[in-house]
Amino acid sequence: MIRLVQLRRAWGLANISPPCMKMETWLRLAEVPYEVAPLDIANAPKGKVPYIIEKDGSRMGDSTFIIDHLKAVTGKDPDAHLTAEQRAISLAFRRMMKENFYWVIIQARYKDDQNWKRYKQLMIDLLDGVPMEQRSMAGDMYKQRMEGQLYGHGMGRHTAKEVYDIGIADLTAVCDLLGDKPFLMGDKPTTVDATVYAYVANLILTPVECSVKDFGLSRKNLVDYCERMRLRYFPELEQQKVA
Ligand SMILES: N[C@@H](CCC(=O)N[C@@H](CS)C(=O)NCC(=O)O)C(=O)O
Repeated sequence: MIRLVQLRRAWGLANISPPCMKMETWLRLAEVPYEVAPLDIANAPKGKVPYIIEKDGSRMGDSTFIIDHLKAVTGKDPDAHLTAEQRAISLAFRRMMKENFYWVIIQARYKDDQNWKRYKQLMIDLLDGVPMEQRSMAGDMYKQRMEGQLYGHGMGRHTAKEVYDIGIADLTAVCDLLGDKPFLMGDKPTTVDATVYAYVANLILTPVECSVKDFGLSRKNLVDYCERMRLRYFPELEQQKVA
């Protein structure tokens, strides 16, 4: 069985890391058996989580590469029935979440002082490997690093309002694609659902406050979709009440 290395559950979500939550959602969606291994970021192949450890001990990082690899080695492909056009749309939406919306989440968590206070407390609680007296400093150092990445990406050069307007545009596209379908590509959940659910829930179903969250919570099809995904893949977690 493969072993999944990821951050922990928090705020009632499968994971506070969108790529980790995407990975675990996908494993459940594709019905690939796995177990969660203890967090060991020092041995992460790309210095990031999630990563997997295979039966022979080999490690693979990056959720997108892992999904492609597992599709190939297990033959389980939830996207097998999609048309070429649906695949193109699916890829574009996955990239939008990973490469664009992710930075909106980073902006909201790290650059807003009120949100940072809440998020820092969560990090302090989760840093079990670090002595208590060093956790606050570790949190501040991580914040600095994430702000550096945000600036390097380019999103960090915009005002907060500009970033949040970008996030609202992304969520509008998701809501419009979803319409009244149960899942983004129709009746059956596919890989793009694992991605979109993980990234969207990691903003709208958390105690972090911003206009993107307000917008997301105002769109019934998006809120219902997140709940549909939770019930299907993480029924052990409680429904989020973050109106
Ligand atoms: N493209 C990667 C992104 C992974 C990623 O950004 N993980 C973050 C947690 S959300 C991380 O491990 N950050 C550690 C660091 O940057 O030091 C994937 O999809 O797996």
